[in-house]
Amino acid sequence: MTDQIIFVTRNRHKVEEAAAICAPRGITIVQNDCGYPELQDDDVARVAAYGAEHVVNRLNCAAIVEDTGLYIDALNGFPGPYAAYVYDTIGNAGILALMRDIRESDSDDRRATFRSVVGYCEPGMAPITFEGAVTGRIAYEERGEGGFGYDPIFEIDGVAFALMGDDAKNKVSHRGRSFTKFAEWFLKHGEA
Ligand code: ITT
Repeated sequence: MTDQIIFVTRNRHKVEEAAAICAPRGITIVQNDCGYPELQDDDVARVAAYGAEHVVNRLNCAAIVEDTGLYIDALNGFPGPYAAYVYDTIGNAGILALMRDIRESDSDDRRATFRSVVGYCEPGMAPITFEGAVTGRIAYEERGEGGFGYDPIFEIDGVAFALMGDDAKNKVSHRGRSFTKFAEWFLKHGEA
């Protein structure tokens, strides 16, 4: 069986990671880069739900969006849902500069969590969300050429996402988890 779903995103890395989760389950991801307004909200789940509803009204067919937030403990959760804006403005170097004096000592000072929420919607239906999260640490320097965005500074057990390759990253990542939940639900939904 092959099912198809439209993924509205301008980020091709997200599409590649989502496809690696969905393709083995018989789900084809089709990228649409028409964009959507991003709600300014503290909760990425509300951003994803709002975005999914918006694109379905526009495209008049089932579609998904995915929103990611990065929550750094020592910065009281900054940049959170504003991760894209912060990446585009101060970038990884700016985050490392903000964290310069924060050392791992007796506490989990450099701890950070990625949250990914997939928002699914279809005509006549309220949006549904699927969430995945992973907690790691902000490294002291950028490492690795792979991945995208914050991958060179986000590490798990001392290994940056940018050094892992897509398969290893997907096994532990926020997006790997949110898309696995989505794919399992979507297959059952298709049978109903
Ligand atoms: P769309 O909104 O078009 O899907 P985007 O890249 O703007 O693409 P987000 O708003 O969800 O997506 O992303 C927030 C920021 O976090 C953005 O700068 C991304 O590059 C970054 N980001 C998202 N997922 C990431 C991941 O798995 N690893 C590292 N950085 C990530």
